[in-house]
Amino acid sequence: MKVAVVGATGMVGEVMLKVLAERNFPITELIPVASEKSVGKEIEFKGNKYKVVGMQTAVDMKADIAVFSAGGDTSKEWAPKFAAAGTTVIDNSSAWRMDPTKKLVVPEINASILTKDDKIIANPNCSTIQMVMALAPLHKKYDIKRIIVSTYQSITGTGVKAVRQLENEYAGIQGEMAYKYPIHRNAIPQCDVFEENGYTKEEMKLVRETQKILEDKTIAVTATAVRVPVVGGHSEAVNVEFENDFEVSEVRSILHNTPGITVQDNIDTFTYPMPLYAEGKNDVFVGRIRRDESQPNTLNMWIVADNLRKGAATNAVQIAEYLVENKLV
Ligand code: 2RA
Repeated sequence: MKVAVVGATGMVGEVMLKVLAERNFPITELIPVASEKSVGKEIEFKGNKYKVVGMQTAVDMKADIAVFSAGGDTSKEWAPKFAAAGTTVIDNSSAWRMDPTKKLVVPEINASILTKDDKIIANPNCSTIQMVMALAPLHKKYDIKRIIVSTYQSITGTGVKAVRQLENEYAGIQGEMAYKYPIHRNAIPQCDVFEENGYTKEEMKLVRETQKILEDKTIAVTATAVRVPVVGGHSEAVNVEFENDFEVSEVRSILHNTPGITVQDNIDTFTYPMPLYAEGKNDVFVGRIRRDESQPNTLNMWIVADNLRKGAATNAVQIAEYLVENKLV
């Protein structure tokens, strides 16, 4: 497979390359792509050196698959050009996610909707992926009525500038700000910009993308997305009301038997998911599984995942794996 990694020099792009190598994705030719300022830079992949190329050069090289993590504007402009050249694009930005003609895919949940005709495929938002990974099997069994989610999101979701801001603040240095406020010793209840309804884009992604992936607009979702000074991954406190009742032991067993999910749930041994543990791993970790005693048919869970891996790069690579395995590229 000839594979282009668009945004190869960015935070997610670097993880994308790592995951492609770790999973031994069948690459015959790698095309690292970035903005003009990075053209000519060398990157290393599986012991070989590759020169970064610009967008048009990459289009002309007619890759089989292009995995994008280069922001919405770049995706909007260039994904159609790659697709027109015959390349299948897997895009990690929000540009195509809510486009009714584009598929929004978490392979363990809905890869089967993919066909050869899908030339631009959307990777969901990191906080959506980890939540639906845990909720999809439970929705199938108990039929979700309503989800209330609060997220505690890693600064790596914002990018290198945010990581630098935290490092500077920790060292007592006044540097460039990724956020309106200090993030060290703080929690900022704003991820991305506010929409008309007073919710942030990040919160509305959790609402809209969850309904699209689970193919059920009747599922009520409300979210609060918070940025915290953490680097290993996103954490989410999820309260989910079902149409039908459940046994907590059965919920634990369903999750335990779901590919891509690791249940870490034993309060006697203080076992529960944490970003410190999830960092660098591809699974979604679920714990603190307990009945919400304040209302019937309702469950509380704590969900943690490395937002750069299953939240972005790994999910995209798994989509690519599905395409290859099912001869859709
Ligand atoms: C964030 N999910 O965490 C968004 C974009 N990666 O900021």
